[in-house]
Amino acid sequence: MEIVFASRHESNPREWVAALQQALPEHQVRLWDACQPRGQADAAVVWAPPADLFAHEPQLKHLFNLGAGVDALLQIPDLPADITLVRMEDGGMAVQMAEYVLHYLIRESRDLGQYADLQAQARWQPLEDIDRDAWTVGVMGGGVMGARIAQVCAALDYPVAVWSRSGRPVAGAQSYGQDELADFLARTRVLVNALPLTADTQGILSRAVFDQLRPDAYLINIARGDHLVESDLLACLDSGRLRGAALDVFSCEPLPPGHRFWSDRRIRVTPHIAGASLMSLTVQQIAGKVRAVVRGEPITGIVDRMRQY
Ligand code: NDP
Ligand code: OXD
Repeated sequence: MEIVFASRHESNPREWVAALQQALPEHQVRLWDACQPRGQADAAVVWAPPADLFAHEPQLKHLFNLGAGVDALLQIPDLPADITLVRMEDGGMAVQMAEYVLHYLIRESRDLGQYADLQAQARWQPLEDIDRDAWTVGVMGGGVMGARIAQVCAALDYPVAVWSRSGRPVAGAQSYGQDELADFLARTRVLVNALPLTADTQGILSRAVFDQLRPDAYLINIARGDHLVESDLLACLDSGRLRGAALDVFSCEPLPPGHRFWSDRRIRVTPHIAGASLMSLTVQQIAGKVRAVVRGEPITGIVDRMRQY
């Protein structure tokens, strides 16, 4: 196979090419060069690929995405209908996503932000003991990310609910199917979004959803910025409906200077780092899938274009 690496975001593309070539010595791996396209690549490894990749490489049959989310890929106007899209399944991201959620869950449920404020005033003042039953974590999306987040929160004895399309069981959590959203939200104090961005889920983090959560609820959005209606979040923070939010993803990335989120003390901002795909695990996974394809065996992680994830 001839495999090209094409990413506009990776700072070290040559390292990726070298790692892929080392993992797949029987295949040819090269950095895609818009000035010298060869037009013979069978597969591409991509994250935010250049728009002209598909016009210049008409033989591509497989597109291996370096990330879990394929929303941006599916919006590329020239994306050929017959290319098989393969997404990253975990690649070291799930445990990081779980850590991220746990950090903010513990910070809120154990009043660690308030203790930091008390330290600044040199005040020794124990606050109320934690009531775990009041801190149900509700995870939207029970896939690779959502299931790991649920499992980690449950391991610390937080009650956990998971909402997904199918309502399939997730260990340690109570599962809710698509038509059980209201029951799921009514239990939830810390709402975690781990959904793919699709036509069905865009704008789902809205006032209508926030209004159904338990009082004094907290939002953690680690999926995509376009899931969130930003003005609804600000309104719900102002009204006291939500106590705060941790946001890793934004409609416009990088978050523009001067955006209200930067300076709002109730909001924690991180630059889309909740779960980074790790090079060694990612390369290992892609190499395994390339070999399976060559042997004519089925692979997992193929994107269903109708479902958009
Ligand atoms: P998966 O495809 O494994 O899981 C998606 C889950 O969402 C499934 O449980 C699916 O339900 C559920 N779902 C999809 N559509 C709906 C819907 N309309 N209503 C209810 N549930 C729905 O994806 P991953 O867990 O691997 O990744 C999830 C997302 O996390 C990615 O798409 C990406 O946007 C984001 N992400 C962000 C990162 C970051 O650094 N911030 C890092 C990695 C991922 P069902 O099980 O029934 O199919
Ligand atoms: C992903 C991401 O989708 O990092 O993998 O956002």
